Amino acid sequence: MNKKALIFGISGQDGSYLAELLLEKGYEVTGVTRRVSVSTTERINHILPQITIAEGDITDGFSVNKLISEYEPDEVYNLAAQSHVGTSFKQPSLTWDITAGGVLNILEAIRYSPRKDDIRFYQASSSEMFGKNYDEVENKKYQDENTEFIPQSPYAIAKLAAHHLVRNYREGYGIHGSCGILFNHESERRGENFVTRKITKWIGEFAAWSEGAEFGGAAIILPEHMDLVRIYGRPLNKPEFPKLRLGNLDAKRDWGHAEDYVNAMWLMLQQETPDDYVVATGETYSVRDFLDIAFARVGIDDWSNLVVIDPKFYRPAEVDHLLGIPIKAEEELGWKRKVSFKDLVHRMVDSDLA
Ligand code: NAP
Ligand code: G4F
Repeated sequence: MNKKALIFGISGQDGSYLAELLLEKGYEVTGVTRRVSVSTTERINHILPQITIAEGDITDGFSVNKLISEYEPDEVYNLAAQSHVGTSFKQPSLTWDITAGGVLNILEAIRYSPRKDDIRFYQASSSEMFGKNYDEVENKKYQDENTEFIPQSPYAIAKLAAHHLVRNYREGYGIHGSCGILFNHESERRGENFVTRKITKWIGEFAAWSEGAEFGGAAIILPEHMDLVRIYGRPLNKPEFPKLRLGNLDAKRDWGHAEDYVNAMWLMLQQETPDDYVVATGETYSVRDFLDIAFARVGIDDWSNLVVIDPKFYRPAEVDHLLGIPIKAEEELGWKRKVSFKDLVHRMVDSDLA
């Protein structure tokens, strides 16, 4: 009989890749989506005929209970969250209810399920939980499973509460729950308000607007306060384009491709013993580095006059440096990332150009 998977957060970036992976492996996949006024299935429309969509919201314990008893999953993946760190400073209470409280609802549903011992649970923990902390060897700053958590945002604090809840239910009630401490992972399907996609989407739109113009010196840069780009040769009726507005360009992240990371989620649930794993590339780059590679892909070597620093995008507390060491995942799960940082950026730019 085919294994059954229940995915909370199937409409998100990771949910869509995970659903594809599980279908390839022959699973019966049910995905939970919440009722909203517009469709949120854009990332999964292409697989809709092969999956079941169920309505639910992880903040509603009754609906979570019902889903777990009705669909009788072998594996439950919780990818649902208010996942934007910046937004968590603006909507901390909502973030807490979804990102921490929602996980408690799922754990309780599993704990009281008659099938408790047959269910394996994956929780999407985050490298944001490390916050401003890192270990250091020979001037290399890094994080791994032994690094202490000092979270820096309501999002990260909610994720850390959920992380400890999973450990607590694992130790206290014997639930087969594993947490993937995943470092940043992006893709062509990344939400448009995360920095990587915001950059590549802007480049795609800018390239379409300026089609036919020569880059590399051809852009006339207006004074900073005008925040517009003007290009020689553009028709006078549409001569300007808004600059790309960003916050902190010095933050460093360990960026991988989501396609590689969903494989690690699945591998965790294939282990006899549940555990927590760091999933990362072992390399770190700044937002500035991302900009360099992304703009170079369209032939622009100097992007400094196309980007405006807007304090609106600074966070009250920042995470400056993330670099994960995935040795445990590589050795125990046999996981290995395939997509390099440069290929990730190129794939995202190419997709937005297309
Ligand atoms: P995402 O694209 O923002 O997707 C989040 C998903 O959660 C969406 O499907 C969203 O549904 C759903 N959701 C939000 N609130 C919900 C609620 N109350 N009830 C049910 N579903 C709800 O995030 P992602 O990048 O795929 O990340 C997946 C998970 O991994 C998240 O938990 C995130 O915090 C965590 N994570 C991500 C990264 C990363 O770099 N991507 C790294 C570490 C951890 P709607 O479509 O209705 O909004
Ligand atoms: O793309 P970001 O918003 O991702 P962030 O904050 O690292 O969080 C992502 O990764 C986490 C894993 O570490 C996940 F848990 C979380 O769910 C999410 O997927 O910001 C990356 C960096 C930050 O330092 C931010 O301050 O980019 C900086 N940044 C600079 N300008 C910006 C912008 N971030 C955003 N979103 N928008 C900007 O304009």
